[in-house]
Amino acid sequence: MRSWSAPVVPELPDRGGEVRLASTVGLPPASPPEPQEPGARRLYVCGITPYDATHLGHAATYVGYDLLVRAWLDTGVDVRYVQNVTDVDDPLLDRARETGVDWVELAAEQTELFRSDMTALRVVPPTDYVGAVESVPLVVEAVSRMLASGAAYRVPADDALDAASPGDVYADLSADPGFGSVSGMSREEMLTAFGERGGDPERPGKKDALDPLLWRVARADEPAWDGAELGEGRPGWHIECACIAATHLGLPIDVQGGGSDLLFPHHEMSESHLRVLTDRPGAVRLHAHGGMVGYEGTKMSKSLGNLVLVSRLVAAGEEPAAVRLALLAGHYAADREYSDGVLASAKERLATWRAAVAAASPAPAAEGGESGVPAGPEGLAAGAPTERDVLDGVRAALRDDLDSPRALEVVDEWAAAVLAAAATTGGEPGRVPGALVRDTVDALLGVDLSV
Ligand code: 5CA
Ligand code: ZN
Repeated sequence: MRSWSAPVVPELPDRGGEVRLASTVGLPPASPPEPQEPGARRLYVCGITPYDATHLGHAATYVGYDLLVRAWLDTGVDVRYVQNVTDVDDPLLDRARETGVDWVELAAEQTELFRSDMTALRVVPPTDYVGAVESVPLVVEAVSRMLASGAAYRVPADDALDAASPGDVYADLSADPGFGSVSGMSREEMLTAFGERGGDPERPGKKDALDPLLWRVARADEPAWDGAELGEGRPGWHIECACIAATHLGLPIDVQGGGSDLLFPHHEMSESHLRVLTDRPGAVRLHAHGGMVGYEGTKMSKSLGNLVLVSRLVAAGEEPAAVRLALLAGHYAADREYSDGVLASAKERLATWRAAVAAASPAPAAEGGESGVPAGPEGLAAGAPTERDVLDGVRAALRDDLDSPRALEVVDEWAAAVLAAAATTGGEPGRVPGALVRDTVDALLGVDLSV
């Protein structure tokens, strides 16, 4: 499926260092182990289910991983990045039914809205952007193999459209001794989370309440595709991401991402499917999860309807760069609350940074110097951060578990020093060209200060 257009990422001097990420699986912060392909990194981030896109929780997740992509690019490696679109699943079909729209149209329109929001937020697009619908043949092949090897079984579906249907297919978790290693949850916790997040612990006929759906045979008023020996039907959710990742990214995945609401069951089940299908442990080298963004006291979610949409903020005249800065003010892995105040602070910060870049730029008539040529740090107080300090400081903050709040502080300090210097020279430029700071903020933080 079509991705979105890529922002220009300026080249920076030298190279950034390896990024250490705190794994959600309880390991200390670490660089992902040496990549499978030297010089390349593989990232899979779970994409949207296309309805109610793009709220600030989604945006925070994709902007968070965008920091990783940009930090990796800054080290000089190739980044292979795959993201999916769950363009057929129960919540999407339910929403289409409730609102009387065609589910295909709803998915297409919301995916397009997501693309334009990601473009506005200057998120580097994935190398492969892949839908569930276009991946049905991959899922059919994988589920058929799991059935053949005894890692999956059929459960009769009394309400199947075709009375002769072979039934739905479920994964047999007992075939995977590694199950549970991702979340580390107790069975009790798993059962609760499974029931809350798209699972069906009560479904009669399953061998284990936690066994997840792999293939759902056709029902009345539900879309279905040719499943060969599986019968007409549609893919389960976790196997969708497992197949897309294995095929489009290749294994092992260096980093598997998504919001923390996906830790269980989604990432636990997806990795289990990958283990069973490839017969090897370690399909995912590092799980990192984004924190949940809340609004008015609760997690922002489609089902609760407490949504702040990127497109609505932009339509109301807010600049996407300010929205992005608002998201970067929190650490990607921390649960956080969005409020109008967070956006107001981000707007102020953006204006300050822009004023500092403008003040720092050499005057057009600077002695014989061409515009953009360093003119020396005259006017800055002793000990004030240089532009190179900003580059080094932002790099260091991002290397350390993508610490964007600290990265913003580094730029804040520089901006404050430049503006103070400009004030003491009566508004004259501090004669420190802002180009390196502008490029640093653009390349590593994705915020364009030039407009
Ligand atoms: N299609 C699946 C993943 S395969 C899905 O979870 N879709 S989603 O549209 O519900 O969410 C898209 C991404 O945004 C996921 O990575 C999810 O973890 C993240 N997300 C959803 N709500 C929030 C929130 N309130 N705060 C932060 N991230 C969120
Ligand atoms: Zn997923």
